[in-house]
Amino acid sequence: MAFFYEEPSKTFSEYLLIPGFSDGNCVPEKVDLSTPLVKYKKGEEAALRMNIPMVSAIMQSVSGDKLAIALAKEGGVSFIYGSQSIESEAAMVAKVKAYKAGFVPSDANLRPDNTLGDLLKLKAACGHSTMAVTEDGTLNGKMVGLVTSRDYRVSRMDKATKVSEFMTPIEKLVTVPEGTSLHDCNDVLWEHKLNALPVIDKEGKLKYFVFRKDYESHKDNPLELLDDDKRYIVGAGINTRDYEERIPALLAAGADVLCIDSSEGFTQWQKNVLAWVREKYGDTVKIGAGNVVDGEGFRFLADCGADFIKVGIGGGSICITRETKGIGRGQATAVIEVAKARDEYYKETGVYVPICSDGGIVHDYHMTLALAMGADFLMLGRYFSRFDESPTAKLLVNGNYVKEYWGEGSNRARNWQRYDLGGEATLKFEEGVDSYVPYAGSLSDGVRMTLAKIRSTICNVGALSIPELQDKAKLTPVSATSIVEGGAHDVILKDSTPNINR
Ligand code: MZP
Repeated sequence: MAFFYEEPSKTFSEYLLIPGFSDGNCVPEKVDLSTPLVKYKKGEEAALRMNIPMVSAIMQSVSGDKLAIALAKEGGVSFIYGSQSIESEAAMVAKVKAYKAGFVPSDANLRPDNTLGDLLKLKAACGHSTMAVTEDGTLNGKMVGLVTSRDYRVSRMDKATKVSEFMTPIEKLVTVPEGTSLHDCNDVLWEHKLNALPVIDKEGKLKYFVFRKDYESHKDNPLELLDDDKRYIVGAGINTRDYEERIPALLAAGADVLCIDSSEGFTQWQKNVLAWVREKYGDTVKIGAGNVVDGEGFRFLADCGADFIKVGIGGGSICITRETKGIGRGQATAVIEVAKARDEYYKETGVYVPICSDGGIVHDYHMTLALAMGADFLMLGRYFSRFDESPTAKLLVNGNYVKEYWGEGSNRARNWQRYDLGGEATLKFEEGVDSYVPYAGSLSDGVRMTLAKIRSTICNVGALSIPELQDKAKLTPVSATSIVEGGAHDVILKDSTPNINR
């Protein structure tokens, strides 16, 4: 006979934290949000840690190289999506590793014979007006000039005017040679009152720009997550089909950590991948696995050698797995149970395998609840898809700016490997939807606001770190009517759409 759980499974909105005593030391500035990303033995330090407990979802509409850089600047890790060719995924990883903080490859370039009309089209596509003019129009071509919005007047000039007629030619530009330090570039920016400074190699080819605004933000990233060579840390998603080719390519590109991307991880296929990695690379390659929703699934993947384990089935905002297949579990219950299994495993073996709560985070406070319930870090899809740096289009829909966000199991992504249970290589039915999410500005502003709330709640509990939060947290289930009590109620709102994520 089937096994029946006594209690319904619950999700984050069905719980609240009860404050603990906060002494005078409990102030948000003192809260340490660092957390292990991979397993470690008792008394040792994890080989990879993050400065904030956030990773970005392994999804086409979330984790490209641009978002990976922005998130590493804040102290977290992106997992570049695996539902693309091996070559393009490895190229994205390589781009993150090649990124030199403050030195920006030119993403919008013109040839001197392009017209003002061409420039305006490019400006609409890239969203900024400073553009390099190179001989062949490529990002590393020989630099011949620069255009900014100060060089042309759309209302007075013919759209057929050639860029060469109004650009600032290279002879009149201030440039620096390749190899100039960021610090010295900044001095040049200030001395000459520039906004953008081209870095040029010996052959006159454009290497990077240094922007005044970027230099300032670089100084402002105290939590950025760097490897020993001061490159940003980045992860990459893999699947259980082409891993023997994909993993070597990703490692060669510089991936710091891998994760098997699958809707359900309690499988022989995940065991095969983990065994292959351990046999070929020993413990030098770090790899997460999942997803599971109970202690049994956790123990299976921990015994198979996973470096971290992802928790969550069917809770993602774009996910319809529960409706399609009747499989899944309320995310809070899943995290609570898997966290118990992790702690038991640690007691028994002396190995701490971090767990990641994946999917279903709607409000910022859900993150604090997930951490309090035992998650070591959180994987977020919808949350990151809203920011400038996600790879999708920003659109104006019914007067509001939105970004596109689609599931890996949707017909749009067709990531059949994620839902693969052997057999034919195809997506047989959809488990995800294609959607819009409200546009939310820059990742840095959004993440910093969220972290401020998390730090503040941790102080309310009387803690100063994630382990201390987990130790001291008192969580209460809430009734449906007390959820209503928790929002603004029985008042006439002046703003009809209070945005608690603002
Ligand atoms: P969320 O942060 O948008 O709520 O959830 C993101 C998570 O949903 C991902 O990390 C992944 O585990 C899961 N996901 C991605 N695509 C689908 C789908 O198409 C999905 N069903 O469930």
